[in-house]
Amino acid sequence: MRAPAGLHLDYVSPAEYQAAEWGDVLGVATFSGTRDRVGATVAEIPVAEVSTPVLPGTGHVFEVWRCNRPATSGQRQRVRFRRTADMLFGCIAVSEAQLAAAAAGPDRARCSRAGHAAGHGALHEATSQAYREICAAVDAENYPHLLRVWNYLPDINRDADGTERYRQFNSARQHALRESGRSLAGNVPAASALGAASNSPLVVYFLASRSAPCFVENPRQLSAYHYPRQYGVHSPVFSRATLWRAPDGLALFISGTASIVGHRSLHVGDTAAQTRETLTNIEALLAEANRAARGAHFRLGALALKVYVRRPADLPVIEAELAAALGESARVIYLQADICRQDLLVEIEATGMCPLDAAA
Ligand code: 3EB
Repeated sequence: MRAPAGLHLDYVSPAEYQAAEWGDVLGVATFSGTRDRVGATVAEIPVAEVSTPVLPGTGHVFEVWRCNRPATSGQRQRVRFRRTADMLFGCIAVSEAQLAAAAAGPDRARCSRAGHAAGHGALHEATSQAYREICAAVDAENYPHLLRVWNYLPDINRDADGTERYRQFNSARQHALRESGRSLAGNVPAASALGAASNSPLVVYFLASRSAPCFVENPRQLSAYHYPRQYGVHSPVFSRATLWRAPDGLALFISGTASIVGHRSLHVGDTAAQTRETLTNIEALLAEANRAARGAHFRLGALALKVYVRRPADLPVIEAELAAALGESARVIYLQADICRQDLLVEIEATGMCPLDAAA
């Protein structure tokens, strides 16, 4: 982003990434539906490799987080990270197949106690391990505030052991956050949770900070951590958005947002109407954020958007709605991904930066 916010987000092709030779990269997430690794990053940069196809076609997208200041890299257990004095980007991948193999091997007793014996599936165990290691890493490095978390789960809507896998994920996420002493409502990070290719690992990447952010809810929606039990025994733990004062700017992280009003999915089967409702939800969050940070002027057309499309054939309809709402200069990428409710056809996450002098 061009605003001097100290934190930058760019969506670029691998070729653009290589040509740019940025010296201040904090972390990268790569998106691709193919198995071939996109490589081409410096070894010390943490890279979250997500298996979700880019639309249209089969290209690769790099989501690049830059910080405009010195950074150093490290690793704790499986969490790879890179940090400045103020913030940390981290990522972890946990393979369910490897957990299953470990459970069958000499470590069997330990793994059974941790997961399978309690009637939980491999995704529950993978999620527990990922969140335990993430919380331990940010606490040990002293960046205790999770600002923003991205979760990519293979086969998110599939039933396993009698429970939808997204619900297993929610149970394990909630449990691990509680065990680490964190809040389960209110003071919780913004997030996205999407499907990924079968047999790919659970991939989680995140931003964390030394200073506390401000959490923003959407007056049109029930907070996700208060969803009724019909959506799962354990509610999803995320805020609708977080607002964080970066060293020289204000950053707004808008969670994955869909056509939900109250707690219900609206416009079932109507992709265009779901897209419009989603944009109305994002506008409501922008208004809340601009009110919470006096002097801030976040606006839809200046956000970077990541749009998740369940059915690739819906892409033209969604693109047309976004073009009408955003104009041409918008920075948007489209990915094919399953969304956590079967009746949702589109979900949009967004990131905005605003210079600090404008946000007195
Ligand atoms: C929703 O509003 C749509 O479980 O972390 C959006 C963003 C959604 C994050 C999560 C789920 C999550 O409930 C789904």
